Amino acid sequence: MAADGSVAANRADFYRRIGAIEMAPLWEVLHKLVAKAPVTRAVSHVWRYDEVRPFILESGGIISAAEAERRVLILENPALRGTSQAVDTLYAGLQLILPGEIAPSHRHTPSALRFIVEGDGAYTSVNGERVTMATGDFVITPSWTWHDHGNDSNQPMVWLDGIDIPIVHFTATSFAEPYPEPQFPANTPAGYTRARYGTNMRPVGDSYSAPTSPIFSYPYEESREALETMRRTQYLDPCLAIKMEYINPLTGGPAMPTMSTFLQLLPRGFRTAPYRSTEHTVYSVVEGSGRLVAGEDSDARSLPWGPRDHFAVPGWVQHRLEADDDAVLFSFSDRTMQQKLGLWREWRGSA
Ligand code: 1HN
Repeated sequence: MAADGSVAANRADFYRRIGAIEMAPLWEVLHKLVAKAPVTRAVSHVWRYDEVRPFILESGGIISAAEAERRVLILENPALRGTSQAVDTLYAGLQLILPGEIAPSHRHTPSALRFIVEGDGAYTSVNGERVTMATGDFVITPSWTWHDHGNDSNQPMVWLDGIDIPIVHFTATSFAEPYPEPQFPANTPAGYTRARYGTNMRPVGDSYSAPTSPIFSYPYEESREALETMRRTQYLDPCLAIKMEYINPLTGGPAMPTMSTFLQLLPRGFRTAPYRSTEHTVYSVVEGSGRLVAGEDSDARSLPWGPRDHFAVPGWVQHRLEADDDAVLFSFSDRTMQQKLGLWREWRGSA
């Protein structure tokens, strides 16, 4: 009992004594621990490519790809500076590789995706199979696969890296190692994996089982054509217009185990109904311009975007998208991880 016998002093004394043996009272933190609705410090934000691009090109004169290992400018959420997080659960960055450069081979447990923002003709190699990359292509580097990048073209290449780093950090499961040579030896003809798994066929007797799609390159041309055909024939979802998910052809499930990946078409003039879901999302604009309207009522902010801009939408932020011209958006989120854990929810408003 505290000397003056007051309730507050009595409790403070109790907390101090249990604190001495590494314990704490739940009732002081219960409502913070179990919030009534998702709480995040992250904010919606657009990185405009016209502001970003000069710095990306300038970084080419600041450090080589070989010295940097990866020459990347991280897209950091304005409310999460210093954390390398674009949204709570996801890392995003823009990587530059100049003609003739090699980004040396390494592997790590975080899973990475690339979405090509600018340029055509650089390659990435995944466990010794090369794939060339062009603007709009979506490429996967599965967890723990050796990967190096090179640019044999005559133009700079810039791509978005999306990585599940905050998830791996949260679970404290990061492993990484460099390959002893700059490049992992080429050991597979180009196109091999695509032939093996990418034509709605698979080898008889094949027992591929990995949490990531064996297809590690999804060319833009094909995905874009699917959206174009669908917009001419299909119903448009009021909240999403046409939003397609990249899948693992062997399971029909998401292409990657922790991150879901999407390509979306908003026809010219389309304004989505208000929407929110618990997933945290990063977008890369391929075509068209429009705006993200994030927040509710008088707190709503209108954030314009155009080609090659990137934007972050944290989970449970009410938002809508408006397109001034036909717009195509790539996005990735932690949706599949949330769904696997039974946590994902969405809310759909009316227009
Ligand atoms: C990484 O391996 C790449 O392979 C890019 O291109 C960005 C950021 C953090 C950790 C590993 C790449 C990365 C990364």
